[in-house]
Amino acid sequence: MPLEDWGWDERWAAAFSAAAAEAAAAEKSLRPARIVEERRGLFFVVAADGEYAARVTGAMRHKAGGRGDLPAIGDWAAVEAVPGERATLIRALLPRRTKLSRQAAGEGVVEQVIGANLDTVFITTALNRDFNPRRLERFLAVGRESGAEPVLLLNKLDACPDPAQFLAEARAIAGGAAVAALSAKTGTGVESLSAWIRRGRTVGFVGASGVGKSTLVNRLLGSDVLAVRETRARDERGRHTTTHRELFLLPGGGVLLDTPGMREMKLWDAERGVAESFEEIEALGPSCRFADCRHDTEPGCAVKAAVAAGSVAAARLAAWRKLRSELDAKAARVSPAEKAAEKRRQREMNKDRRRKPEAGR
Ligand SMILES: Nc1nc2c(ncn2[C@@H]2O[C@H](COP(=O)(O)OP(=O)(O)OP(=O)(O)O)[C@@H](O)[C@H]2O)c(=O)[nH]1
Ligand SMILES: [Mg+2]
Ligand SMILES: [Zn+2]
Repeated sequence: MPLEDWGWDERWAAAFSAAAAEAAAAEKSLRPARIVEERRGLFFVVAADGEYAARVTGAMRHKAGGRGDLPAIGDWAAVEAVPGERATLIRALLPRRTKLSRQAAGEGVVEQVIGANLDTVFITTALNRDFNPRRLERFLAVGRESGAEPVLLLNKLDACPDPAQFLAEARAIAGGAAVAALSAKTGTGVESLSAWIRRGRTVGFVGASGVGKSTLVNRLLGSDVLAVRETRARDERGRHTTTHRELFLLPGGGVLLDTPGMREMKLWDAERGVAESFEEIEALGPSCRFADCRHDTEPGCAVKAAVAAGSVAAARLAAWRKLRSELDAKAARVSPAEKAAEKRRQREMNKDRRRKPEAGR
């Protein structure tokens, strides 16, 4: 199976050459591979000649500045075969083009990469009580920050007697993001996803548990689900809800990432993502009396004036404030060294992003 099916291209080849050259001093024979499954620190990669279990070397673990530097699903890596073993060592990661991150649930300020090198993030919700504009705003901010294109998917259309109100609410907060209503169960509207799914492109499904992410993936895999399983040297997926991350290759082209439902989407770095998601508020900022106005208790606040005049929704301002204060709280807890390292990584990624050709849908 050619690596191009998994998204390999000339730019990845150039990045791989650079990484391999750096490691060549140790005369290792490195090969490119993509991380296609991740469960509890255990990885599976796909290389040109098939799938391998993979593990991170001690050296890589040692060099990592944080959990975000360790392999994540979707990463491209330089791997080294282990003689006599159907396993490989992950020696280096190729610089990520996009990175969907959140702050890991639980204590401490730890980054969790939900998916690397995604082209599209399908923010999935259901047209029922799960539908929550505030949660969608949060996912949109994180999706925009990732560098991938965020798209809002409103699933379970078949079970929704009146989708119009939901659609209007979704569009009101979507900014430039596309909104699609569909049913994974009946297939209605699923064909609209083909605008984003095609050979070499990677799309990820994120959202709360039970919204139908896995059902959508199954629907897209269609009658080939079993064949896909057969060609995979990994264990069977149970019928339980998703507990691990895995990439699926679509027979017609495209790579899908299914993720476990997320109860919490705590922001990691999302300055840009939040700013882009609340354009109506950001645009008014310069008109406030104070340059660092939090649009809270400050006098001469243009945003609060706009809320009073009805041109900015009060709920939007409240949501913006909540996300902003979360970012500030996180920044206060991160050490200067960590901050500098993250800035460097961000710069590299942005450089790479600028080189990226237009998505061209
Ligand atoms: N009526 C209806 N039910 C759906 C639809 N899509 C999924 N479901 C049902 O919703 C339930 C949850 O679906 P899953 O696909 O497991 O949801 P998930 O988002 O993958 O959940 P996690 O893996 O826990 O994150 C199942 O009972 C599905 O049959 C839909 O379009 N319409
Ligand atoms: Mg699932
Ligand atoms: Zn203000």
